Amino acid sequence: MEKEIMDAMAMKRALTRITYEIIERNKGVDEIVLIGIKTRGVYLARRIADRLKQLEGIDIPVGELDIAAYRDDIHDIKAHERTVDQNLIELDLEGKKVILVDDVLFTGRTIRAAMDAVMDVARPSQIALAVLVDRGHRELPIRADFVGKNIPTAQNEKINVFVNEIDDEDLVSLGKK
Ligand code: 3GP
Ligand code: 5GP
Ligand code: MG
Repeated sequence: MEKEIMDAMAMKRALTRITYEIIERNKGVDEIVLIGIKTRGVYLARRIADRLKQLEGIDIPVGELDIAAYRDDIHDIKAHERTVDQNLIELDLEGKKVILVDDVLFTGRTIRAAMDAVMDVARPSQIALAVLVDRGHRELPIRADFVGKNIPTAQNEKINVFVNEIDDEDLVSLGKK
């Protein structure tokens, strides 16, 4: 049983609102760099950048991050064995306002890992977090600065996020794991 949570229009509105909030909270968009967390966070980050371009006429750099090597519970990769992501180095994050973008925020472990990955290559002036869905169940003191929709979930539920770019539709639904 899948329950529809957001249709294409709701996703579009949420991303537009997040974009306005980013502009407002930063008093413009100078020095902002978006980093999408693979896989779907990357497409959401690109959409926010597109909207920023439309609204402010500014090109915001968009990077991508695969945090698998930095997760504490998926891979047992030691710090010295990690390879630093080349696209992160090329983004030149020193002193920038980094906004991490992910589709779903759950335990917060991915975001902790993403902050580690960023701090390994540079020292941004700040790091913020934008997510399409916050489903609760945090296991770390992490919260999102920009949230598309808060969806209370049970542990055994799963949020399905589909994006046009790779799933041929825009949809967020709630199902069982
Ligand atoms: P994404 O590309 O939408 O981010 O981890 C592989 C995919 O499975 C990712 O898709 C991730 O978001 C998704 N996923 C769904 N539920 C979970 C979960 O509970 N834990 C993890 N690690 N990934 C999940
Ligand atoms: P975390 O638990 O670290 O917050 O989330 C781990 C990764 O899995 C993140 O990329 C997050 O977006 C994804 N994730 C966690 N729960 C869900 C979920 O219910 N649905 C989807 N689509 N992704 C999830
Ligand atoms: Mg994700």
